[in-house]
Amino acid sequence: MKVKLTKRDALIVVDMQRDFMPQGVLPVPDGDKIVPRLNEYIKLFFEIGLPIFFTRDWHPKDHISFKEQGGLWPPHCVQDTEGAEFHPELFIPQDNRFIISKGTSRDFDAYSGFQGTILDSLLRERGIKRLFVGGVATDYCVKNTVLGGINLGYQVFLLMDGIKGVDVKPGDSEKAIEEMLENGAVSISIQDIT
Ligand code: VGL
Ligand code: ZN
Repeated sequence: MKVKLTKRDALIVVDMQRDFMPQGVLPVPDGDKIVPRLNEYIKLFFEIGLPIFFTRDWHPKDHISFKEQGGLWPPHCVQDTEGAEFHPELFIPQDNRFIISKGTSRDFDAYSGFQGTILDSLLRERGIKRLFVGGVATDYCVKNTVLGGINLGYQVFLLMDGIKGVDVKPGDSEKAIEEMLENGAVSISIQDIT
């Protein structure tokens, strides 16, 4: 499917942080392999003046999602630690881009970039109607951000060549992709953008 970018479009890059990369504490296999492709998308959007939103998991050190607190995960993406930094090769433009921190308070977790953030209002303010979503993890934060965007009324394009999943259970990412598509997400790759 071919898509022509318009001024109502925005790019959302989900959680491309060190802790989610293969060397990190909560690794997404091959999570780093999508950096070059994401950089292509970022440059494409940046060069035509479209806004780019980088979400990040940004937890306090005693966050509810951590095992010591009874949660599912090892401590990860703790605020102001190296693990919470973006992948060093991810291209983050100097302007017209926004960092969206989520999961920032101890007692709430957020798999969606919309949960407890100002992402929706920033998009609305700019008249954005269509979202192009890539990043990690397909089966957690990408899925929830895509479904969150659809529920808020955006048309959402899933960047098939710019996502990677964790697959805690084998097949989780495939299932997540099916669920996003069933709910109205449209799958595209870089060659579909004209
Ligand atoms: C994520 C597990 C815990 C994600 C965040 O970004 O997909 N996964 N926190
Ligand atoms: Zn987290």
